[in-house]
Amino acid sequence: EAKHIAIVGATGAVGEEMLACLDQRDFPISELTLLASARSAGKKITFQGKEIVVKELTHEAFEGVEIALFAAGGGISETFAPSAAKAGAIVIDNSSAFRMDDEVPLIVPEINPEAAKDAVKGIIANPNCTTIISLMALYPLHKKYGLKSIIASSYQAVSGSGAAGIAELKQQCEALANGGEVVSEVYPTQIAFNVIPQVDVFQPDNYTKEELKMLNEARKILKLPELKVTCTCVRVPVYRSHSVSITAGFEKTPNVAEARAVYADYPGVDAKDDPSQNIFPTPLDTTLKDNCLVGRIREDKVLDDALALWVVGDQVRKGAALNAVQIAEIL
Ligand code: 11C
Repeated sequence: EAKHIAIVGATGAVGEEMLACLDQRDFPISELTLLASARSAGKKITFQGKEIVVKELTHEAFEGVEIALFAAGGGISETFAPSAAKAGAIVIDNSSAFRMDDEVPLIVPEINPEAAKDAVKGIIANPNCTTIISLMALYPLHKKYGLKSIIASSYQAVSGSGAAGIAELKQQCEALANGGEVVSEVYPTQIAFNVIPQVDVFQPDNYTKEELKMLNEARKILKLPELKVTCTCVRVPVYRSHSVSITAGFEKTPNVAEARAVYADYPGVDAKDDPSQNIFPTPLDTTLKDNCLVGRIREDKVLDDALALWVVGDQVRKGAALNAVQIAEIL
């Protein structure tokens, strides 16, 4: 049955990608309401041949909306998601605002779609992008071997910071090529020709918020409250697609050939792994693609019963917009 869909943050990077995913997947839509800040209201967006005028986000804007996709940041979600739910919509929220709320399911459709029925507040949360991409690689292995621990380092693209992150990398590359002045506003230091070991803000334990999202969200999604996770999140001068290097420890002894083969049976993730031919996935391989790619699968040399691997995924797509649209499909 076709639904009345609203997108909050329709003019942002994730909002635009949500529109592309709805279109490409032929999501049945009876009406589409596009909402944004007063600054973007009035802008026209063409969707499936029809011009739609973006409206200003207000508490009253959700009348008749059945599914509201929020992609405008945590503050906007905290303020407006309850109004959308009150108006009768199911909210699918891309921000971190409600993810750890016990009454809000946190869903990766390939992993825990059944949690959607527990949306007692009318809100479902979309997990953090690095967490989604990591779990797309780890879930098939967890089913086979029982996941015990994750040691991860991420290589996160600048589009994770939205359009401003892309603009900053571009400005800096051009300035450095042409002898201009490098401007750093989005990141604490120059990102062009550099890497920055800080994503999101530092917490009292010296981890960043992004790193703790991996820990807390992975535990909730996999229903493994004792899962051990340590993570270093790093921003790299890549436009799009996050990469994560992971050592995963298991209950049972894993096998490399078996682990590679396991991805053939799972949707949304493929193995791309043949060291004899120098074959492994890179961020460019998943850019604008739906599936995550896993490579470099090998026995870990430090931990017993552990595999080291490398996963890449388009974080604007599977890490955000696509995952949200897939949740809407479950509904
Ligand atoms: C980044 N992962 O790359 C962030 C963006 O918790 O949804 C998304 C933050 C989140 O900067």
